[in-house]
Amino acid sequence: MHCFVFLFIFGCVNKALCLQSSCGVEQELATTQGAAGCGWNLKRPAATVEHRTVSVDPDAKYSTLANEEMPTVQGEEKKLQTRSDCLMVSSGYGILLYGEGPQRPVHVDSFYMDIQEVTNRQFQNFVNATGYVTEAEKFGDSFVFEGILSETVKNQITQAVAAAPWWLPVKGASWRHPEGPDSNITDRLNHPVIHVSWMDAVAYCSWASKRLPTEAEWEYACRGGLRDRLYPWGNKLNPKGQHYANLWQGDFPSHNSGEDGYIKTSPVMSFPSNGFGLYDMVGNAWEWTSDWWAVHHTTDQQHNPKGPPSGTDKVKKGGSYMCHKSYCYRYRCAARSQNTPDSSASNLGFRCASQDQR
Ligand SMILES: [Ca+2]
Ligand SMILES: [Ca+2]
Repeated sequence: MHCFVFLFIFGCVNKALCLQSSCGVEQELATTQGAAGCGWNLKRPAATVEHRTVSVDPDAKYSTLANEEMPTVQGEEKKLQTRSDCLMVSSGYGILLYGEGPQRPVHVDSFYMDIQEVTNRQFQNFVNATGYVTEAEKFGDSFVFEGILSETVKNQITQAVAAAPWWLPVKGASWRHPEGPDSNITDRLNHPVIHVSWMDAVAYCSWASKRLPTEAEWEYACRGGLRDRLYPWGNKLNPKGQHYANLWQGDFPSHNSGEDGYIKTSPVMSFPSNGFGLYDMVGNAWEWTSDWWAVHHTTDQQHNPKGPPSGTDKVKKGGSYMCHKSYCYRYRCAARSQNTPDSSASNLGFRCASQDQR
């Protein structure tokens, strides 16, 4: 069973761009400012990169405890049985700068996809079973959006990202302490785990006998069986006034009205699922994919593409609760951004995929 998935688009965006009333302005903003808003420049200082290597103790990984602690929710995945007639076409808010084009046919074999982002509870089970230490914990800090920090923590910080001053490196910030040492996840166990690097995500998925999805798989999953649509649910951001994803309402970065109910992450599955039964494919937390980042693509049809063989950054998809159309129009299935594999931030998580049911 096969499917041809058309990824991204730029060369034929003119008609699609008209789907949005003011998209010309949006595109300009997104191309000139969106990178910083999406965390593009969140790179760790070179001096600390030496801590990059991480591993999971094999004995711990396969221990009885590890197996017993596997939460049942990890079994919640959907088989995405691809069909030869499911030609998918990006509805095309293509941004050339980020390699959203050209549109191209891609064959993807059937695969299983987690229906939700990996939660704090799931990640906690993994850590309890393996003793795993995340890269943010090894580095001793992680990037946090200024707007969700306490005054106490903010007052202790003297540096920021020049192009995106709302991103602050917070000592002690990690998946356990999302806004720094004075925060915890006690009441957020069903929220997506954040402050996890690409290596952390790979370690978790490996422990769960899964893997990260490729970018092609992720985009196919995001579309939920629809063709020519911007979002997993269609082309309108808020059909009938309803919110379909945890995004940013208000003025970025100064005011988040929380109109959708959340100003930070939300419990997974708080918004409607897409046609494949997958939740939060856009919004809530950004999601790592297995692909290295590139902006130039062949238009030749590819089978199960895995991205470039090497690179410096990994592709992330879906946008986050921080995405606003004026600055980070990345909550579209075709949209993409990137970070170095050791990056971590308060809006970046992941979900796993697998070839066989787990
Ligand atoms: Ca929100
Ligand atoms: Ca997401």
